[in-house]
Amino acid sequence: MISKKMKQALNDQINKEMYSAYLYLAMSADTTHRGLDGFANWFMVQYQEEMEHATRIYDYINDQGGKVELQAIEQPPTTFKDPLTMFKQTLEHEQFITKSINDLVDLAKKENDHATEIFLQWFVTEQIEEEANDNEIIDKLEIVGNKGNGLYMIDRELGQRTFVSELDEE
Ligand code: OFO
Repeated sequence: MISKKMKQALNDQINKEMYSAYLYLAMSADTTHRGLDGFANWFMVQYQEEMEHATRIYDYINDQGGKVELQAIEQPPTTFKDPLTMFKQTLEHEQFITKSINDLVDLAKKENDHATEIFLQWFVTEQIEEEANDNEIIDKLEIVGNKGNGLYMIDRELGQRTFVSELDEE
């Protein structure tokens, strides 16, 4: 059993995760169009992960007897500047999501909602990983100057990323 306020906040978080998915799908489309297939793959995997984050919250609201109420998803940008700028935008967006998760934890604590607080711990840990991944790629892109052979090497590396569903394993 979760409060009405908590249910609303979790429903809002579903929307934020869906927007994250949409944003990374848009980045995947943009990098595909530029012939950067490795970057496109990385963003496509990120899109799949975000969909799974939304599903995780969807399942939790249902498990707690709440009603999932889906909201309109904002349109993401359709064009982006260059790979380095895209990863800076990605990091900035993930920092926003981290803050949103932290706010949810604060609300759960305030409401003495232990179940939701425990549920959210997975997301707290996940956000550390998300920001670390983005920082690592930003550092590499800055080292190679965001162009030429270096960019090609990073594109190949990002092409190796694969999606592994964690929900299937749980
Ligand atoms: Fe769902 O972690 Fe990114 O947004």
